[in-house]
Amino acid sequence: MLARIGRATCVSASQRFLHVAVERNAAFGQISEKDVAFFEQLLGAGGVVTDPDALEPFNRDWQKKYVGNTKVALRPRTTEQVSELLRYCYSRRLAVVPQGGNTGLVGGSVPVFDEVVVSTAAMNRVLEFDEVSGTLVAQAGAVLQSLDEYAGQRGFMMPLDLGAKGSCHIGGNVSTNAGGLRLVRYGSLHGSVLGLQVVLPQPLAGAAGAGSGGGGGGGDGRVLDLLRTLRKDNTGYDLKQLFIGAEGTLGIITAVAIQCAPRPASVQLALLACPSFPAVTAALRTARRMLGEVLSAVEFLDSPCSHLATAHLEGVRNPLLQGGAAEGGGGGGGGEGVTHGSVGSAPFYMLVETHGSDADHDQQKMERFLEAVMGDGSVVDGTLAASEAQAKSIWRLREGVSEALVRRGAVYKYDVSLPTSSMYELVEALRARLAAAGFGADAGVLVVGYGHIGDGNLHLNISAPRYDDGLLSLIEPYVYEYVSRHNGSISAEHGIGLMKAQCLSYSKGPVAVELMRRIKEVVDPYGIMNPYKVLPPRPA
Ligand code: FAD
Ligand code: 2HG
Ligand code: ZN
Repeated sequence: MLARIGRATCVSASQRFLHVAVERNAAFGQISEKDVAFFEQLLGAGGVVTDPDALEPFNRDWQKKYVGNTKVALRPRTTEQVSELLRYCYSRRLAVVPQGGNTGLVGGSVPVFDEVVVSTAAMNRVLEFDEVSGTLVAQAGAVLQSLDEYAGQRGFMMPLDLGAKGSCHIGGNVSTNAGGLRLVRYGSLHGSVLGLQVVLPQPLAGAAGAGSGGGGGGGDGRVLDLLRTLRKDNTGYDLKQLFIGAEGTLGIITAVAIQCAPRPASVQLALLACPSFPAVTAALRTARRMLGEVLSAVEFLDSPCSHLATAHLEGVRNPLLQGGAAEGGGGGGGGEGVTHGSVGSAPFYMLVETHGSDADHDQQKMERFLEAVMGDGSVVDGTLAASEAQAKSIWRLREGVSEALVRRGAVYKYDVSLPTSSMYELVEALRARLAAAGFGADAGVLVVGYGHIGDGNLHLNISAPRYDDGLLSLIEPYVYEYVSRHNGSISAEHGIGLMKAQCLSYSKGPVAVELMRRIKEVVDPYGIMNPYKVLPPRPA
């Protein structure tokens, strides 16, 4: 049985164009009525979904690009239930896909064939919060935004924030090692996650019944209990790091301990218009130098992105384009048949935000920064949010780009790390390449760039009226080869999932890939955890 995954493709060195064609692992069991009866007895009828209509949202991803065919989705409420159901799946060799908020963008969160979906949606409790240290412990299915609200009521904030915060789960964030909008200030989850509880697919022989003694796990040796809230713990291998970004291929995270940050008393946000990409990077340098310790986000979007967000999302506007000024050719030529405006229209926009504790001090710093960047020409127009509502509206312009692209039609997404100063050259090169082959703006194809410029993370998106294999063959492996040649990464923050599993070698050498495979084999010898994802199949 072959699954041809929609339009996701990837190209090997020897073949110019190879679709992600995955073969179902025949060693995996198939769901029977007896299995369903076991799950119902374990979780209760409400914890087991088998109705085909009700299964639909578990089977397709946020982009509606990857569609699986699961026959059963499970909604456990406790770690013990997860442990029991994994014990059963392991004994029956039923493949499993852990699923959080299902907002992942690389096809990792949905089944490829008939894998059992284990959703964390019913595991959403806060377990502990320390108001002195700001450490939070929550079940894996807690929604990021509700955790941020919970922390906010106690004077803290979650150390990560992203456009999908209303749906994504903390377990999903950790499993993808999500980056988001404020990594530039609060760092990566590899730093802020303090502890994890993970259910492994197989018990570790010899560990069964071991006491928890500060993280042993106990039970049948299947629960890896690393759920501690210590800032410092230098005792051997830091095993939790292995599960941060493992995308569900090693086990199911059931609880997360995370370091929250103090909620800032003062937040300043500026939306800036820049005349060129070098001007964007110049303004970034100035922001780093002049805003230093209070800088909390530096984002950019090109003008087609701004246009897409304002055109496709209700209530979203670009305050620098008051008075009906239309947007120009977008970072140098990707416009959507819109005329160049006169007032405020610019090829690039930046969001620069500060988090601090003294509004007068922060405002003064921001004003001096604005004077500097307007004085040296790196910024030609700008606005400061005067209220929380205005700040939200500006953020919506940036955070809405992803949703606007999906609304416009087909979209090919690439999430790369590249040297910051030349990162937009990839957008321009691809735009020129596609236009030369007849896939230009007049054919409805837009090549746009935006992202976390403060972290060297570009989101390159190609929007088209429909998915087209010819178009795709011009994009891949071109983008991956370009990124590899420039010592970048083919995934800055979205992960590998199904989309890039066969492309891992563009960013990881053979020794690294082999070590990853061996770790996977030790932890999950039957390979039941999120199969077909992250790791390329072993060469025959
Ligand atoms: P899912 O999509 O459900 O799962 C993601 C992966 O983790 C899958 O491989 C899944 O199997 C695995 N997984 C989920 N839960 C568990 C668990 N408990 N144990 C083990 N494995 C698990 N990402 C960023 O990094 N930065 C952004 O700024 C950003 N913005 C986004 C904006 C939008 C509008 C959208 C739709 C997505 C965005 N993303 C971003 C991508 C996405 O990675 C994040 O939204 C989020 O981290 C995914 O969390 P989730 O709960 O939806 O996980
Ligand atoms: C963002 O930064 C997300 O908005 C999504 O990571 C990026 O959709 C994308 O390409
Ligand atoms: Zn992003």
